[in-house]
Amino acid sequence: MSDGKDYKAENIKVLEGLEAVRKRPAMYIGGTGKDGLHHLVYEVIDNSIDEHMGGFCDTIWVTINKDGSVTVRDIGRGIPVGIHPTFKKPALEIALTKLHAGGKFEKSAYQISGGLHGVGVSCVNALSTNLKAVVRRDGKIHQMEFNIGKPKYKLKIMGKCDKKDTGTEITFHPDKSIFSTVEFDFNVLKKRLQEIAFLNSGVKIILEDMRNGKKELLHYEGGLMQFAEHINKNKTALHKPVYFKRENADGTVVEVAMQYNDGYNENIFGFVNTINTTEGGTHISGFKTALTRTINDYANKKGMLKNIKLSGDDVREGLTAIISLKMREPQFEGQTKTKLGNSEMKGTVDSIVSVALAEFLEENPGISKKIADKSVSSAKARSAARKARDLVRRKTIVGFSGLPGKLADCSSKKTENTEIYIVEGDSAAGSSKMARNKEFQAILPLKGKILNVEKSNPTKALSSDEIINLITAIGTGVKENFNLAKLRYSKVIIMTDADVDGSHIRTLLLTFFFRYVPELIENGNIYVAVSPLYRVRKKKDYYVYSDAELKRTIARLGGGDVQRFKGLGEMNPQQLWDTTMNPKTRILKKVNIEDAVLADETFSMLMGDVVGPRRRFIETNAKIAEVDL
Ligand code: 0RA
Repeated sequence: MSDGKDYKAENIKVLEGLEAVRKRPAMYIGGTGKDGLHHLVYEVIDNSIDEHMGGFCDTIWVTINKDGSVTVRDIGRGIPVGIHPTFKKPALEIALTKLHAGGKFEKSAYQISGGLHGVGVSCVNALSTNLKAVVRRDGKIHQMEFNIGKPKYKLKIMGKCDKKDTGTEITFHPDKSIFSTVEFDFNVLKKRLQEIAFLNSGVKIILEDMRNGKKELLHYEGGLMQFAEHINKNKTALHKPVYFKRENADGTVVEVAMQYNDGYNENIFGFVNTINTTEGGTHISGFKTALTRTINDYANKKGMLKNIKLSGDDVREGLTAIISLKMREPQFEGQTKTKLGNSEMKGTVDSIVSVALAEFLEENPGISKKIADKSVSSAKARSAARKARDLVRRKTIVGFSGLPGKLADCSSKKTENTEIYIVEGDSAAGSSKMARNKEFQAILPLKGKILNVEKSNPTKALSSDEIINLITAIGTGVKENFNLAKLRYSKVIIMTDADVDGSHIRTLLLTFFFRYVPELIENGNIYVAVSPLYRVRKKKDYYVYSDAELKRTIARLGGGDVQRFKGLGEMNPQQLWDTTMNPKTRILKKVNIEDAVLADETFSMLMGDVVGPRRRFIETNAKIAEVDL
């Protein structure tokens, strides 16, 4: 009798658990938009990856089906199907309905993967109108189906299979009444699955989209080393990647791949239990400390440092590094919960990296020499740049305010609500000075194209007049001297002509912002003004922003005398105000970095030395850019 009671009580608990997930989905999967939707797939695949890490599974299939559902199939051991002693139900049913069960019954092996929220497949089940699990185990094919987490029928046996044929297949239809979109994006899945494949060397992930036949095999025997090479693929790498993997006494595993390129940027990507820690954290601090100390020690021992010390920036110039940490009970902090908070990890990573890197450097003198040379030359360039900057600062013509003479500043001195328009060309600058609201809008004219900072070292970049004007007007300083508190305007708005030159200038400016003041992009201060291409006059004025819109507008109005704006300079101040500068009517695009790896890759590719990928990118994206407002 008492068993019967427990059974009932457990049932109620399960239903309440799943109900909580449906009431507050964001608490469990981060949101109900596109990210949350794709997160469902990551929750399911995490279990398959655990099977891979245990050595039970080498291939995982992820399929976007024609009907919009997703199937994740692995050839691991298969979710257990036996009757669970406490719950008196098949373990499979418990794994899929009980919150946090996640299929892990014994806590002995700590769960290393587990998505950002690590909530398990039961959440996916609760948020799906249909979920079907097929398990091959013990020579039988088992199946169960659910509707918003509730079993549709008891576990059934569908047939026999070979005893060696084991694995789990989960197909789910996300609930339209929960998610703002239920359309899976091949590229979003590919990006995360590729990351997973790099972080779990050897695993084969086959991603297939049955809606259009796209198919991709993600498989990297080289793991993190290949990840570093992938990030450097549009750059000139200086050596084969540095690689090491160590485990300490408490079971923490630190795995690192590093490869320097001949550029000036640092790219350090951290992962904790395969979660991308975009906000950094203690593991990254520990890595940086160890890197600076170890390279200094090495270069010193080889007699390469005469009266100089390598700074952190010196040893990280041109560095691409991936730090993958596997640990128990990580604590994630920060706005997006992607910053590792465990304070002990700074010391742990520091000591592991110090020992392992020093050993690697001793054993690979060819690579070590290249790294030490790069760091020393970067230290020399940095000191030369400082001297040049001081000189330039004294030479630059600035007004009595210490601001660039070309800047038409606004009268408000508050940062909030003030804006600076970076404007291409003198005639546009003239119009915009007349058009603006002087109270809160400042204008900085640019003389044609600014320097391509992707191809110039910091010394050269920071001695260019246009760049000095830009930095002085914005107020924050750059790179290691950046200080957000000194920002002089809350919106920095790029306003260029809607033509090829304008796009080029915009890309040059974005490259500068991304490389020298990325914090401004992360903080949401950088904008691009969108100006119209045409005016259509039919009784009143209509402004249109693309050729497609022009066609539609003329059709709708039944004609009209069309004016094409070849540049911002062709608009009179009133038109410029109405279309591009009036906060009530203008269109501003906010610049953000959704994906740092991809952004870095794209800037290197667009602005760097290698030509082939750039041509392909322009060919495939020209059409998108044209219509994408
Ligand atoms: C618990 C125990 C065992 C396997 C699994 C869970 C498991 C879960 C998932 C979810 C997707 N694919 C999966 N594959 C395996 C091992 C049980 C045993 O000892 O055989």
